[in-house]
Amino acid sequence: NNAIDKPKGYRVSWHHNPAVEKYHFGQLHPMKVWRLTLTKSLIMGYNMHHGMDLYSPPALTKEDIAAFHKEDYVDFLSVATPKNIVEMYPELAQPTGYSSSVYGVGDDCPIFDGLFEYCSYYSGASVDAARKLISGQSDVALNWTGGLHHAKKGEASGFCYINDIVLAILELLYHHPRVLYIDIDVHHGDGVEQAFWSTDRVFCVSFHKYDREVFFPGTGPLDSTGPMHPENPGRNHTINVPLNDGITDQDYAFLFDTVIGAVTRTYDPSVIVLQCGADSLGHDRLGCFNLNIKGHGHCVQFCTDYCTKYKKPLLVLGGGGYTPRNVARAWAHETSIAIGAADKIDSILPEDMPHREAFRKEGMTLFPNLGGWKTQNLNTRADIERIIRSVSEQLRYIRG
Ligand code: V1S
Ligand code: CA
Ligand code: ZN
Repeated sequence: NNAIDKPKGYRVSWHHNPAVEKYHFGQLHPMKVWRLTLTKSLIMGYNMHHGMDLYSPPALTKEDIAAFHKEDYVDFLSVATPKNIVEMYPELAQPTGYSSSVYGVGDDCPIFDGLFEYCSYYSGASVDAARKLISGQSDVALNWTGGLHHAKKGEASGFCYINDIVLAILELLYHHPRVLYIDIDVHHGDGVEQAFWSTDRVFCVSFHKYDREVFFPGTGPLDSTGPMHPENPGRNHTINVPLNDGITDQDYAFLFDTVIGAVTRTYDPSVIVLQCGADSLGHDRLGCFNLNIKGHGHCVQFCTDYCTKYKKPLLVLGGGGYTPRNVARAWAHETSIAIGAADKIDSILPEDMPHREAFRKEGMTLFPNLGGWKTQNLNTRADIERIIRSVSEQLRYIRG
């Protein structure tokens, strides 16, 4: 609300191909593509689309995707269907559900009808957004359909098949010397971290729940900061912020501001990419934090303020989020922050929007109380201080 004023000519772009909305991971799968339709309804219900340039970007081709991914993996994704997959790979048909031995395919990453098109659409939107930032046609570019941070070069993982974030960052690297990647999804951004592990041109910061044994993907401890070899340029260019269950808005904002404040001062990025996974909200079906919509949005406000102040472009992406109505609330609120209208929009959900009933559970407000569920805050003062001490020691090794 005390956001810094937007300069004259400030432009926000929204990259969304509606074709992405029609795919299904399956009845029991927690990834509901429908959350994207709900998000769009809320953004348009509030008339926020009038404050942005709208783009419906084309699907990526196999060649575009091969800028990061292995060719045999891209070929596999482009031909696999629910019908032919077991014929091609009989080992996938197991009584316990299918194993992940083939390109990461399994219960987490099922082969569904139109899978490759789905991937090409959400990735196309991220690459298009990156290009609009490079050409200066946009200052802040949004793609709520992207942010799929677990996909690896030759393997699907954690509901992610094609890593649109890596593809967008590769595009940004043609024009930008230093990219800061920030990941506020409740899960560790392992795919992006791995892709840029050995370079100092991308600085990766992920905030996540960390428990090596029980919480997916089990990576991202505090001492994982880049390659160990002293000559490797990627050394110290990764920050992991491992958290316990129940973190609150206040603690999260303090950590975010301290860590990102210090990284921006030391690394001086020329562009920021922010992955806004909404599974870090309270009441998420897979998550375990206590963040409210405004607590989550604080991170977007921090980045838009920083990028506006220093005239740097910002790419904002979606990610996880498994309670669809709260995903839509968060991303609609964050859209209002990007266009500089957060303090102008009504907290009562628009009367005449499609799917309004989907929000009834918490009441017709954009800001229900999502804090204090499941568990109390298990992050102690000492935990938070240890993280901050470690980060500031690490940053002493960076540049000037
Ligand atoms: N947590 C969790 C979870 N739940 C599922 C799941 C549940 C039902 C299904 F029908 C299918 C899958 N999988 C997981 C996690 C993966 C979480 C991915 C998060 C993705 C993101 O938000 O960061 C970005 C979009 N997978 C696991 O925990 C692995 C298993 C170990 C347990 C679950 N089974 C189904 C697979 C193996
Ligand atoms: Ca994260
Ligand atoms: Zn997640």
